[in-house]
Amino acid sequence: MQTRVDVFEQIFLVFLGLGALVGIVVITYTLYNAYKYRDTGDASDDEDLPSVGELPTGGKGGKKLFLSFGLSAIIVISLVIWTYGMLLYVEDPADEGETAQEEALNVEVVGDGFAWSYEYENGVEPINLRVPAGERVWIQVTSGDVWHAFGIPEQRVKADAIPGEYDETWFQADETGDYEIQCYELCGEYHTSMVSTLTVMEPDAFDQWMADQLTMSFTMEDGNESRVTEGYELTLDHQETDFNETYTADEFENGSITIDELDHAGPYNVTVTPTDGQFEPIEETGVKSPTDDTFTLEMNATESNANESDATNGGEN
Ligand SMILES: [Cu+2]
Repeated sequence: MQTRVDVFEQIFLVFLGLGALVGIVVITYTLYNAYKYRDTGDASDDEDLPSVGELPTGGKGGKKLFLSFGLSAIIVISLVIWTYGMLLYVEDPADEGETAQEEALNVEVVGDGFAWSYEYENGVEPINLRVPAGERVWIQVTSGDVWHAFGIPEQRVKADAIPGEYDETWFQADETGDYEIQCYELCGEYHTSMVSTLTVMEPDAFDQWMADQLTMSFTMEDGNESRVTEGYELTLDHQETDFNETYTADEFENGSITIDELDHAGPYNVTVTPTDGQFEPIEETGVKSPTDDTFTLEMNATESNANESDATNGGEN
């Protein structure tokens, strides 16, 4: 499977090679004739030399002319057809049966406020663009404010970022490492600092990183920052899909739980419900992974009054 870099490298090398070959032939033939017909001083005065404006005679019926035009035409037409075929592949590299977009890792790229932001299909929003090596990445580029252009020069990627429109393209990076991302459309005062980084990771490291992005941890504490181990349950409700899961206090370990079974980064509504009426319920909306939240469970009003009177009574006794 070819990458964009491979394709453009091949086109460059073929054009360079053929251009050099044509140059060598033309210059050599010119020098050869200049030498062959040089003035040796022994042309006699009465020789019938052609004068300016006179058509030369003695050519073999235009054979040389025909040959050179024919060869040039064949070279140029084959180049056009071959390059066009290569660019069709760049335009749509799909293997049979699937579209290129379906088989690739999809990322939405937004240029806004002189910065680039990214979102994978699972809702994960990395600070820098991270992709696994050797996998095709399909990007859909748009803008939140003015015209920008998203470019990764080393991956031969460039796409316009225009508000209300999506420009789609793809790339595949085979070597791990960091690559510079820049804006290629003069967009305003901070255009030159509108840079970002593409990090190409080993596929295993990428999977691990992605799993970490889809992990949420919650810890339950009371007002004295001690862990609370019972009397509540926690519900995660995804705002856009039908994911809705409840975790009981038994599933927590010492008042803490790490949830790593998520397919989507959120946003979630997080609800902590008291199971024995001892605590005030907690509700948070728009929580996204990765997160590590600590909730403070407040005694509810009646319970805390009762506790206080217990304490008072205890004191008196
Ligand atoms: Cu710009």
